[in-house]
Amino acid sequence: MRHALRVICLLMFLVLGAIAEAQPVFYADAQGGSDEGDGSQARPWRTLNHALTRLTPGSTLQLSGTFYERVHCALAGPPDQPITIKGAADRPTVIDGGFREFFESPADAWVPFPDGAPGEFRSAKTYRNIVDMRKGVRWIRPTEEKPEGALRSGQAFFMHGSDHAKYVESAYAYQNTIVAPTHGGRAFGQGTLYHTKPDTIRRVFNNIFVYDPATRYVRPFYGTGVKDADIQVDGNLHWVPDPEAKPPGNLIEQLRTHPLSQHNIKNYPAGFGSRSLVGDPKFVRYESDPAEPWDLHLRPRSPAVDAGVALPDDWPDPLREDDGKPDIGAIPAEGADADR
Ligand SMILES: [Ca+2]
Repeated sequence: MRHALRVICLLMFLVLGAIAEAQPVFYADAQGGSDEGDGSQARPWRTLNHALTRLTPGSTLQLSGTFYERVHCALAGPPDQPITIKGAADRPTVIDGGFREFFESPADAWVPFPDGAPGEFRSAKTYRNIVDMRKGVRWIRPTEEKPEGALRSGQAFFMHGSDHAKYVESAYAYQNTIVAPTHGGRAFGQGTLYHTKPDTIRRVFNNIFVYDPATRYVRPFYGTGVKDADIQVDGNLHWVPDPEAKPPGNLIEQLRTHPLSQHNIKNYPAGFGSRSLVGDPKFVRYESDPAEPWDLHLRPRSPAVDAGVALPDDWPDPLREDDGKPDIGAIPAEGADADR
């Protein structure tokens, strides 16, 4: 009798094993694969983003190698048919959303800053950025109290400082999405406009500024003392996600009539507010909690679609829209792949 029970148990395990085997297993190999392949072990795919479009409930994707991709994942399987993505057992698997050239060929990815100090570099290419400053992003030099230094947020965007960063060079900030905590109400541009050096310029166009956490919209250029700098600012979208924060009806008017706009009216006749927007950019998914996933693609009916200023051709842009109707922010509505 006991023997018979064992046989039955064994049969059950065999049946369960057969069901598990029937679930499809796919493979992606970042270095040796090809998206022309079929995802089999013999002909693995190359990119994770491609593989994700092929997975169905119950399937498993096994990854191998280093994937330099910004991954867009919107998959779901029911509880009894989960989608599994796992690394290969025999070699490390890495998903790196950064730019591979900085890792693989840093000597080419960085170039000396013209007329800069020794050891001062800038990137060889121009990139769109998603800047998330809700956690600390700016490293503060060590002090006696904090010998390890410190990470802080707030006004960390691009430039601000009272020592080495004072009087910063010309700066172009366009087509970025910046999620920033607001400190002291100095939200606009997060320090982009401070410390202008004579004969340098600042251009701030087609960025999405998300002020979070914040309870209100701040005055444009609040905290910016400069009134006679060569600055142009337009086509930006400003949003406070807090539903209690109602945008002031005259915010665009404040931009247009600001002394900085008036000072630059000769070179920017449209005025700063002509293509600026205030309100919800309608991301596919936005969460205030940094631990929650988000999807900063624009929904098709986002007010940011086609709303940006057509920028000069000689401003490098890896995602330039050739129809002259740039979407505001780092990720256009069409083209789910933000990968340059
Ligand atoms: Ca567009």
